[in-house]
Amino acid sequence: MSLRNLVVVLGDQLDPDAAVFDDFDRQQDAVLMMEVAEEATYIPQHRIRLTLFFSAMRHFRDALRTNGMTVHYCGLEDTDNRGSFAKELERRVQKLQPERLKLTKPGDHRVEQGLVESAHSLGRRLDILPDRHFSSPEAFDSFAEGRKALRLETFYRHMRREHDVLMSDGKPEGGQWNFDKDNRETFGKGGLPRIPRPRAFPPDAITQEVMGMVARRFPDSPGTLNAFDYPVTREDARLALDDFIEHRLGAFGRYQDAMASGEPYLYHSRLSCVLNLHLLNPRDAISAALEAYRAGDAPLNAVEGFVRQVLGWREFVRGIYWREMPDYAELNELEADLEMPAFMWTGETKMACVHDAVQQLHDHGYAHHIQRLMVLGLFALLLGVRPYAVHRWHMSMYADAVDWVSLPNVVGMSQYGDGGIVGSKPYAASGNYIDRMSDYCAGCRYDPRKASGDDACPFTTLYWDFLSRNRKRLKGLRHMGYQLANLDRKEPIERKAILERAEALKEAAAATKSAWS
Ligand code: FAD
Ligand code: DLZ
Ligand code: SF4
Repeated sequence: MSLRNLVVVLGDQLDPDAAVFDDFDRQQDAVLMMEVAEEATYIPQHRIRLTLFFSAMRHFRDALRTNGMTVHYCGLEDTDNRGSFAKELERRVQKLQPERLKLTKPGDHRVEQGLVESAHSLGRRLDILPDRHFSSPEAFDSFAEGRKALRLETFYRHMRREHDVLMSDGKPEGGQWNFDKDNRETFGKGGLPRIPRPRAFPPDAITQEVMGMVARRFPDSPGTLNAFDYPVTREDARLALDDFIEHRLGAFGRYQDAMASGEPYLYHSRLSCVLNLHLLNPRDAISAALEAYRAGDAPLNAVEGFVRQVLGWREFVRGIYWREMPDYAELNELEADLEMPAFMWTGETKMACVHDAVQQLHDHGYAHHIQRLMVLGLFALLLGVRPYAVHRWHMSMYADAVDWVSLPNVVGMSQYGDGGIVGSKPYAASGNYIDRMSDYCAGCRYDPRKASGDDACPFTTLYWDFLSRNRKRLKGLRHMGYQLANLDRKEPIERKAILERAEALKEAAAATKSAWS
């Protein structure tokens, strides 16, 4: 019998409830999944990221087959694998002659364009169906219509109302939309409480096989697989969610912005990977948090904080991505032109905060939000690294990095490359911020309060240099006036010393390029 639909399932679309399966007929339709070298090499990628994608894809393939579906699967090491989506699709279409191709909207503009072109050149109809894990780009456009600026807070409130989440008689639950003031605690002098680590999922036989393949095929990739313990199936993704809800959600809000040496996860969920690969539906994550609130197992500030991230930020950056791509990727409002210095890849630096965060990336492919924004991202911003270079680095170093979420977070939120599309001003701060929110500075050779001299904190030096070199661009922005006024209060001799040290830091950083850049 000839093939009716060939359903293409990409590595981050591992959901049997996706719209592409709605009218799937086991007699007439089949699935195509492709492991291709191009996706693993178009930028260098962390071994954990590679293992995660390939292992989760293989588990999903097996689950579909167990469910009676025909899955044509291209293994990365199959001798006839042609190495790219375009070439593999061509090979399969020529062999199977499907009437039609079906695809869930991809998470990467580049991949979508490529598949549209391939289908066109193969003369096949390609139906791209909405991704049910998100509200649609059209819904975001209708929210955005007529607004001068798009702001998370407005969007988030709109989403809360629209989806009736934490609402009570049309008002926000607890009378407030926002519990930010309760959500800025640090661990202080008392030190860290005992925080249960995220549930570990030791590699099974499939994952071990993939780990061997990744080590063999991508020996020069960043990171290590020694501590690989991510969930790679839908069942395990649900267990990871349950583990977060039971053990860490309760204090998620309070310590959302805190950092601690040697502690990668704190009270964070570590759910981004399974959410991004569609092993976990964001609606289920939100429902589980709401249930914990209703049962009295988690306070409102924690649950609201989590909902804000998943229903607010995650949907917001997705909306921005599809609204602004493809031009968005190269935006560079501040004309920053350095590459990522080598120590951001290796962690070989005396800056305790950067060293710790990069070490975590190496070991786990993970850093939590505040490390991303207020340590690693902040350092790149203050130094003046080209935003797209920061995005590429990010895609290489994190297990959860995918184009739609990395670009707006990196180019927009963290580097202000988009000139205010995601956030209203740059997240610029000195080492004092890191000192306030962490224990890093106590163990560092630098002093966060000093801007010049040998022991001056590089963040603090570069913070003043950042303000100084971007003065004209920042002057009109709300909340920047206060920071610029502080710069103006500095004595000329101090300012000169700071700028000289900043130049030396920038020159030294520019002289250290990594092979991965
Ligand atoms: P939690 O702190 O437990 O938060 C819960 C969930 O909320 C996350 O799993 C995530 O799905 C969602 N979320 C939280 N903040 C954001 C946000 N700003 N944008 C989108 N979703 C959010 N997240 C990615 O999934 N992939 C990326 O490539 C990525 N790049 C980032 C780059 C920078 C510079 C910054 C500042 C943030 C980035 N984020 C990215 C967002 C966020 O930092 C991570 O989702 C989060 O740290 C993942 O850890 P977690 O699952 O423990 O999150
Ligand atoms: C990240 C990744 C990798 C490493 N490999 C594959 C692959 O072999 N096949 C695949 O379908 N997807 C892979 N991905 C994810 C893609 O790069 C890309 O992010 C998604 O396909 C976009 O929806
Ligand atoms: Fe980081 Fe500066 Fe603190 Fe050292 S002193 S840990 S470099 S912020």
